[in-house]
Amino acid sequence: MEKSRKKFVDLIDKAIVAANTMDREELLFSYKGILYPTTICSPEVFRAMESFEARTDDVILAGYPKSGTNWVGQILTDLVTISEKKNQDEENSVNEEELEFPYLEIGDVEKYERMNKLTSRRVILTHLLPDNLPRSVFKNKAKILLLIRNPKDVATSFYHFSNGLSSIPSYETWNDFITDFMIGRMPWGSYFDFVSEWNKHVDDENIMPITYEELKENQVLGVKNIAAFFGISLTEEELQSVTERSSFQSMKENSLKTHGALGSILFRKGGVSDWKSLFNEDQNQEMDKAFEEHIAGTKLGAKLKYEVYCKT
Ligand code: PPS
Repeated sequence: MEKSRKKFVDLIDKAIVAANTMDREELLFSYKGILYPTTICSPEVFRAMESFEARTDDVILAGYPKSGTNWVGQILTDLVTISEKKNQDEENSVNEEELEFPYLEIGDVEKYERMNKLTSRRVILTHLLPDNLPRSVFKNKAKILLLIRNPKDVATSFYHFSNGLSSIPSYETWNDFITDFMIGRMPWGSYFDFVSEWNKHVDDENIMPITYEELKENQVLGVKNIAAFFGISLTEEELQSVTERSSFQSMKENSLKTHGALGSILFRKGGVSDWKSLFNEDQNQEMDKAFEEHIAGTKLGAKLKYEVYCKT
């Protein structure tokens, strides 16, 4: 296993072991009004993160949990590796010591000092709201790929994940879960807040929104657009290999190596519309209403194509 992946897998394994000895109420803590998992986040790390210096050439991916961040993270890492190999010379070596844990807000307090020493370009993932990101991300005009997924599939994925991973609270019933989801009592907060807060930045020139569903419908085109946004040129052959390596099948097959025990929980179905197996009529109506109230009138709301992906 690569050194960087080993650190990632070790951190997850430790979090799982620690969570096994904790009570359900201890699994989440609140910071600035939002819940986070105690075993992988902490107020100290959030405070240390404020000093993080973003760079203009950072490659940032922001997405609410369960929106496909690991998938797009794989695409971005691959694109950056290809581009850096092409530009490699004596002074500009490939970033061997990549981030030990790719999510900005997960790690230890010294993480941000280590990140300062990494050569460019750094691939950084986050589930945070824009206002909770370090100010330097916006000040230094780092490019942000904003990944969104339809709320019904996000909730479905989150429910199965909550019952598979000991680090976050599990639920006896889907009914209990969806009640909490609708009021935003989730790790990283409310889906609706995430989309509406990020919508305020949707016209920034450094931000490109993309949906899970559009990537699923045409992954080659999605990879092409992502590469263009970050100024990375690709040959036809490179485009094909990035697409193949990031297919659900190949990521799932590789997941023991890349994600350890988390792999079999994370790479679940990788599709669209699995929500139909869980939502009842009342829940459909409740979600339709919440979408209408919070998101439907926004640019990101339109991009989600709710009528196509969330109606029976
Ligand atoms: S996490 O834990 O919040 O970081 O999860 P995240 O990676 O954001 O989302 C997990 C869902 O993404 C699916 N996934 C993929 N879909 C398509 N193609 C690829 N390659 C891929 N990789 C991961 C994963 O299966 C989760 O969705 P569900 O619906 O649960 O299967």
